[in-house]
This record gives sequence, C-alpha cells and structure tokens, in this order.
Amino acid sequence: MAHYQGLIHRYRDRLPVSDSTPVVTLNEGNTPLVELQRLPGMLGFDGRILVKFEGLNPTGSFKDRGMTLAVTKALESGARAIICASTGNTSAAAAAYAARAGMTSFVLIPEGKIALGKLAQAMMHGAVVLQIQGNFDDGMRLVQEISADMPVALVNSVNPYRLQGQKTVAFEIVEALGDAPDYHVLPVGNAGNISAHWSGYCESTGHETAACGHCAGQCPYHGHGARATRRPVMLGYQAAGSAPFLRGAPVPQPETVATAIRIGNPMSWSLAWAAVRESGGWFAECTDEEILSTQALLARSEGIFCEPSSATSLAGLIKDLRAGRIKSGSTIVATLTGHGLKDPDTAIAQSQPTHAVAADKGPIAELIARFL
Ligand code: AN7
Repeated sequence: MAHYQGLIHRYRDRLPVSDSTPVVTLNEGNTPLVELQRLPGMLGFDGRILVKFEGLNPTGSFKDRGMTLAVTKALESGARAIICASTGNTSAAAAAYAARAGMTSFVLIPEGKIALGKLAQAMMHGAVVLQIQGNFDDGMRLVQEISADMPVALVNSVNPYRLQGQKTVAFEIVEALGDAPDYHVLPVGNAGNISAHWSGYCESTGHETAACGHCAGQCPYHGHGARATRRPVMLGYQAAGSAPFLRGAPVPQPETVATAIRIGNPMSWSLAWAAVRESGGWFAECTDEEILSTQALLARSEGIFCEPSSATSLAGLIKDLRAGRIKSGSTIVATLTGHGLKDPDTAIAQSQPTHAVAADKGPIAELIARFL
C-alpha cells in the first residue's frame, strides 16, 4: 500500500478538489481509534467506549483536518495570507499549514487565555500573533470584518472548507468499526466539529446534509462513499461556564478552565442544533472540576493524555451513563479533540507534586518502597 498522504488524497472523491488543486498537507488524519479497556468496567457499563484520538494529528488537534482543505483552497484561489481568531488550536494549525504553503498567517487570540503549547506553536511557525484584549467571540467578529476588507482568507470554521475537511473523521470511524457507532460524543465550542461529524455520518449513509457548505446537498459527492447503515445519536458537551447551547442564547462572558471551548457565541449554532435534533441527541454541560477529574482519570487509567476541553466529551458521557440516559450494550465513540501536551500548566497544576530527592540510592529506594 502506498504511504498515507493525508485526508485530501485519501478522500479526494468526497471533497471539493480537482486534479489540479495544489494540496497543502502534513499527512493529517488517519488517527487511532482506541478502545478503552478499564473505564467501561469502572463505570459499570456493559458496552464499548472508543476514543478517536485527534490529538495525534500533526499539530496536535482535529483542526488539521479542516485546515488542510481550507489552506489548500485558499492557495488555489490565489490568496497569499490567511487569518483566524482562535482559542489556540486553530491558530496553531493555521500557522503550520500557512508555513507549509508559503503563506503569511495572522492569528487573533484572547490575551493570556490560550494554553502555552498552542501559543508556542503559533509563534514557532511564524504567525503574526495578535493578542487582543477581548475573548474569542470578539476576535471572531474582528476577523470577519477584516477579511471582508483586506486580501486575507478567513480560515475559521465559517469557511465551509473547514467543515468539509473535518467531516472525514466520521469516514474513518465508519471504516474502522464497519458501521457508525450508536452514540458519538464530543466537546462543543464554536460548534463546527459536531456539525462536521454529523455531515460525515450523513454522507456515509447517503443522507443529504445541510452542513455540506459547497453544494447545499446537491453535489455528486453525496452518498458516494456510503458505507454505514445508520447514523449515531450525537451528544454535545459544554463547559458549564461557557454553555450557550444549554442557555439557549449566547453567553456574553464565557469562563472555563477548558480554554479551547471558552466560546460564548458559536458560529455553527444552527448546524449543531440540526445535528443534535436530527440524530435524537442532546447537549449537556460539565463543571470545570468534572472536566479536570475526567482528564486525569483517562490519563491514569488508560494512558491517554488529552487536553481539558477534549476530556469534556468523556466527562459528559460519564454523567449521562450514570443518569441512565445511554442504552446498555451500546458502542460509543468519543472524539478527543486535542493532545494533553498542549496545556502543560493545567496538567501540572492538578497533578501530585514531584519528589525532590538526593541522588543517592538509599533515599530513592526508601521512596520507591513506599509505593510498592
Ligand atoms: C481541543 O482553536 O475554536 O466546537 O479557535 O481546540 O468545533 O469549536 C477550538 C475548539 C474542542 C471545540 N476541543 O470545537 C479554536 C477553537 C478542542 C478545541 C473544540 C476546540 P468546535
């Protein structure tokens, strides 16, 4: 088999590209779908829980799936520069793919409110980083205004190519499982990803989908790769301090430790509602404590380190399992959207302190013996 060359090559028959499209790729996608071995038993659940570890994409988050296509299409259209607002991961992906394409990237981030790893990525890839004295929603408004007036392509998920790229995660899951799972759970911030997942599942069953931005459900790609016989119930989880889908309206001052989903005015509002309604799913919320304890639980019981926002998917699932809202014996897939290394400060702050010890065998052996 030829070596894997990224999701545009893999799914080109289901994406809006032609043979002459200049593909900008870092070989994103094809992420592991890992079955949890200890958690289901610990939770008294008799079904299967699998995590789609999107943190193993090239820049450490699912954003690479959308960014490969958005930057590819921007390059194809002759753009020389891209711009986005971001809570961190979009800026990291935009910066990396712009570097790959030889383009300039501008990223607007909320000052002091993005995780350190993401900031390091944007800076290292040479983005022009603008720290604004406002939140993501302010940044989103500003980049829409600026990209309307200046020659910079907007690569936030209001750009339909982003969701087109991101829908491929559902194709991979359907291929790995042989069909769609019973439930799909994921964190919701700007709400593009839940919309894209749903779009991918719909296309896998030959359903038309409102989230298909380039064709409004009319294009020949629809149903082309259909392999699934059903679509999952979609469950979207939010952080309690940043939960517009639970409040039924935008939240003016969103706050959460899960900074990636610190978003009060989601752009894909109607698409996300459609995904949840059409699938028979729901939105629910988790506290910051629940998010952090689930992040640690996953890291310690399964060996999988995701960032706090990503742990929101399992934190919400655990609550819904305990509340009896999930059918027994179900197969559940949770998207882990970003890698834990993105946010080392939050990880270290909630972990046990390290042990300062002399470089001598005696005290080290004594310490080890305490844990045996
Ligand atoms: C790890 O980077 O919005 O609901 O600007 O980084 O599709 O927005 C990040 C979002 C979940 C929410 N998990 O996804 C950004 C940004 C992680 C994220 C989400 C984000 P959407």
